[in-house]
Amino acid sequence: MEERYIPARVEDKWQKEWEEKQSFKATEDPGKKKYYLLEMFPYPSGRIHMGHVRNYSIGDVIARFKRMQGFNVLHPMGWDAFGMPAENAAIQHKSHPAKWTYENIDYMRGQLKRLGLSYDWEREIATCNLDYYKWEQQVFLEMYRKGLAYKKRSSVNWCPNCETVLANEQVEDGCCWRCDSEVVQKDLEQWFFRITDYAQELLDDTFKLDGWPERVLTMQRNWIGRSVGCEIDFPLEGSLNKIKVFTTRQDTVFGATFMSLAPEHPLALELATPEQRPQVEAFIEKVKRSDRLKRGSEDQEKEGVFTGSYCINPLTNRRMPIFLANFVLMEYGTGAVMAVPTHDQRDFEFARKYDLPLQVVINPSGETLAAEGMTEAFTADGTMVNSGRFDGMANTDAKEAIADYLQKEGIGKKTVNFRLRDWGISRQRYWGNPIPVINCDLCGIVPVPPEQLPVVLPMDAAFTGEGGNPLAAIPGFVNCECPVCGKSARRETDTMDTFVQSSWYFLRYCSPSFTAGPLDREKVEYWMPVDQYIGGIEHAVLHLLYARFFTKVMRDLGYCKVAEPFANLLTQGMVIKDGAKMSKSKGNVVDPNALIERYGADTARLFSLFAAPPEKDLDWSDQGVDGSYRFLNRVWRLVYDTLPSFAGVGAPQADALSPEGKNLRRTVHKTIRKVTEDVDGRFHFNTAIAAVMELVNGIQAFEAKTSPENVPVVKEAVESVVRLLAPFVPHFSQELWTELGHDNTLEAEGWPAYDTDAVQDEEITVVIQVNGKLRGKVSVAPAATEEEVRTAALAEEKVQPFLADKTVRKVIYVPGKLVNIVVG
Ligand code: ANZ
Ligand code: ZN
Repeated sequence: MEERYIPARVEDKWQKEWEEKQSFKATEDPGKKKYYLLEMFPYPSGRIHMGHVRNYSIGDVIARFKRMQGFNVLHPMGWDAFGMPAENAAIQHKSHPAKWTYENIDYMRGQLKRLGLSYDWEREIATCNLDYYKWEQQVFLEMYRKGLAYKKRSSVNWCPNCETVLANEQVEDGCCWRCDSEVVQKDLEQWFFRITDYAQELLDDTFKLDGWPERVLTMQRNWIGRSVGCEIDFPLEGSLNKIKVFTTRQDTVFGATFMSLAPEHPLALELATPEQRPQVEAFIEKVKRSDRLKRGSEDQEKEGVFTGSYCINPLTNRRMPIFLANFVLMEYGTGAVMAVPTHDQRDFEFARKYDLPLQVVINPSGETLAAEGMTEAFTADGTMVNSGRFDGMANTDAKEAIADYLQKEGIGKKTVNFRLRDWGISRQRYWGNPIPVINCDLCGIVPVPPEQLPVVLPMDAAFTGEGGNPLAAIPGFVNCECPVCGKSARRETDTMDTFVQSSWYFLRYCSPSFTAGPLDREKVEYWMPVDQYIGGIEHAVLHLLYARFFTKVMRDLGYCKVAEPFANLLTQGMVIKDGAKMSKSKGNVVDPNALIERYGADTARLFSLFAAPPEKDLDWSDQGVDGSYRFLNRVWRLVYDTLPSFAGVGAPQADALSPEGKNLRRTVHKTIRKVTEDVDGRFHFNTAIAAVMELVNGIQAFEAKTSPENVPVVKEAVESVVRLLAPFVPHFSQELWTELGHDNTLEAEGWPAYDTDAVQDEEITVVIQVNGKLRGKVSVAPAATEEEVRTAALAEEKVQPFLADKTVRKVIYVPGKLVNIVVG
């Protein structure tokens, strides 16, 4: 054995061995319990960063631990390989996105291998491979046939810098999630996935995902945004037409004193009287230019314009002036709001601004509101007033009663509304999966026929950065024949959002080279669902919701049975340095390569696992890295020093141990118990590692290490350290295990079990009271009987004086804790 720990040598050796032996190849085996572990696959941006190191180290501990426990583990890796940065890089370097992407993948794959991560590399997927994206085209067309994919003209979020459409989820504070440019609105023909058809199921199933963080589930529920309420018709004055509103507060309908429409409402212009028309048109134009996302927010200035027309409140028969208002969104409900200024804050501010009437319909209990004196809307619950037959009811009861009444009278009906919008998947970009349809002037949208699939992304595009989508500039791609009428037609040049690819890659990993379809049902059934998914909290809404949706679609198309893809979710924290998230723009990046170069992969892994629990942010510290490295050196040295005495030594015999030996053995087995509990399902890696460190201290402090009677215990202790460290520092542990004379792998050896006898504390302390007062203590064996404890307590020296000349009337024993002697 080398006296010194040389990480590079050790790591090289085992990485080669694992690669040759295909040690982490996963094969379906119905006789073995499966465990599917997955980390969110990376975008091949060029190099891995510390966030990746952390994410994948966490995953690797679990994968290795589960393998040692005997599970059949699937642990795959791949690349979320389509997307805009590749295109931007191509423009910058005058090269091709494919070249850039595949070079990055090669480099990053090397980096991941260098970390000793236990992936089944045979299952590697790159979503830009034709083998992958062609199946997605097939699924797309099936979705199209079922009406789950459709095209419509709509106002979309447009990033002028990226020259592309963004989904609502990709707009953060009115800016592009990628480049931070201000997002504008644009009208385009767009492809959508009908995720709203799944809104209820997506919501219901969040209540079954008990392996997900509550915070993520809450974010998903809010995003889906289910609201229960009513649609109510308000007749227009002097017309047979009606305005339909959506409200969750039908209890306030008697207080509705005006009407607010979205400026995009189809009746908006029609309702404008000749005198009001110029102002109305100007207002509509103004709102169109403003940011759609800011429009929903609380702090924006509420503005509107009177149309000149009126409608009638169907319950009070009062006239209600009809306004257009900037805070009413056409995409939600019906695009029309019955305004109740007394009980809705936005309506209140609007009414004050435009001097509109107020009518109180709910009083706080025991109080009477006067509309003139109000400084803000009263939005809490209370008692109904000015509401005819509903007066005196609790407003919560009136909600039901009014809904029933409206329904009976044919004025309205109970409805459910979702905030969730359909998923816009069109991107005006080259480097993506082509949407497999043809646009014909005569026939409209025509799906690409099966014999012409897949639509291959052509390689001969020019990347100038100007003029929008490069695909649209390739005549050979665009110009085609309509499969129905044979006339010349145009091929669709929109590509799919990259979130489509990441919505089913975890399914494809189950049968990555299946050639008869997107998924091999049997294999998917064996492996799915993912038992543990790990990734950043930034995907709480976007990716995780889409992936859940797409899995349900695949189920409904008959590709799989599973309804929820991820049984358990772990969201890991960020890597922080000098108080800020590690990022290129902050200039506080630590390059994993440099770290591995200097200390080895095992130290990099150990540090990132030891410095913080997975869910918490990890504060980078050079001393921490150094400390991890020194710890490994100490363990190495410990093995080096003790190894010569171990030859031919067997397992410790419990009844032949010295008291010190017994103590050490207890520490060993307690540590095994603690590490197992900390790692299994709880992922408290930091405390698990700390426990092993303490055990190492205990072994080092053990004086008579090499005296023959103690060697078996010391050997067991040292080997336990090596086995317990295996998931964290796999090369290091396997090397030491081999040096310790074993010719199997640590995985084959299995996870150590603790000895239930060995963890028993030698003695426990029982408190002795006399007539309820503390008088002494006694040490007994944990297994001591009540009789033995009682005898020992009565015989205790310090207790004797309190018993002298007295009669013991009763002895009460609280097992393992207390003896109370009652004397009189
Ligand atoms: C009358 C009312 C009175 C309302 C009251 C609230 C309080 P959630 O819970 O988010 O679903 N609303 C309806 N459609 C809208 C749209 N397109 N743009 C802006 N606001 C809209 O919110 C439902 C409430 O939001 C509805 O109930 C409606 O105002 C408003 F004291 O109707 B309410
Ligand atoms: Zn045609």
